[in-house]
Amino acid sequence: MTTVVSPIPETEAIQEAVAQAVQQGLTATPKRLPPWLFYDDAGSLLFDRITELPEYYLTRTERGILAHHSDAMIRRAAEGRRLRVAELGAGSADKTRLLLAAAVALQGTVVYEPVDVSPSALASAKERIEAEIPGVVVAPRVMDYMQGLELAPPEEGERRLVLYIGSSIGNFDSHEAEPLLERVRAGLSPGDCLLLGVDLVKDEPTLVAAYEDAAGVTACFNLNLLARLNRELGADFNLEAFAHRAVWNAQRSRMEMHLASRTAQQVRIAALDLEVEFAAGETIHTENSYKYLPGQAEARLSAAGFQPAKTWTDPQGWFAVCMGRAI
Ligand code: AVJ
Repeated sequence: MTTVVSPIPETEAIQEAVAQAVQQGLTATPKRLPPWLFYDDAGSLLFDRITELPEYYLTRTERGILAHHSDAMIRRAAEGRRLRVAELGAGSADKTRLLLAAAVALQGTVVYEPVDVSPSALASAKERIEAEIPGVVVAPRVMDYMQGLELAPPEEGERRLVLYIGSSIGNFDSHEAEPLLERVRAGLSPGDCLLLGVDLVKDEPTLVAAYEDAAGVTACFNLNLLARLNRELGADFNLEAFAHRAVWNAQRSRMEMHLASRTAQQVRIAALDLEVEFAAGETIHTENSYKYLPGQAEARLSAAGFQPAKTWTDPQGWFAVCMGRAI
């Protein structure tokens, strides 16, 4: 008897996207790689560790805002109707839980629709959340929300609340963020709400420390990208020959992460049959994390067809959670 191990289709599609992004990014000038490449299994674990670092204030600050205001957020979104909650991305763990628990407290049960391209991430989110919060029915939606949001119409009289929290939108410049929000709006009905979490501009040392922690976890997270290319594309990056850099670009209001080549070197990427030359000090730009000024997230919501309904922030004004209502 032969055992046929069927390839996981998810994996093939991802490999193809990885190959294409790397081919494009490392033959471009300046060199760049897209931040979604961070999140293989190892990278996702490293990101979880980042969220617990003393310097990485984002997660804990947003969680504090939600802990204080989740009831008010849910009530405001619902406006007396039944609410169903969707999330762009497969659940931001304990932050999402605060909102779902508030919805259950208000209406007894809630349908939660996490939207993600990864069926495995959705399956584990479903198992985890249904076990942890009685009253939540998880209905995973496998979809690339970058291409638009196609959710079944809610039941008669129901309202939808879409979560896009965690400063995930921070990876996109205005040319990318604006159409993304417009596509989300197009999938909603007037009255439905979007909850957007954005990181705010603050002093440079605080910003830089959040992306250059003392324990070096963010450096590992950045360098794991090269390790991933070694694993998945048979590349021969020497991780010791690259350095993690985090810089505040004040003009563009964003934190940038780069990987700087410590020496002149050549790297081979076997699966692409590609040799890549690096000059000493040359960098690969791996991420932008845009930081907003007060009012900017609201303006962005308005431009995408949402009426800014309310913004919640922390006492230091470090992070903002903004609700927009579809017009
Ligand atoms: C997941 C995009 C919000 O930009 O702060 C953390 C990713 N990069 N440390 C962010 C990240 C470096 C994070 N986001």
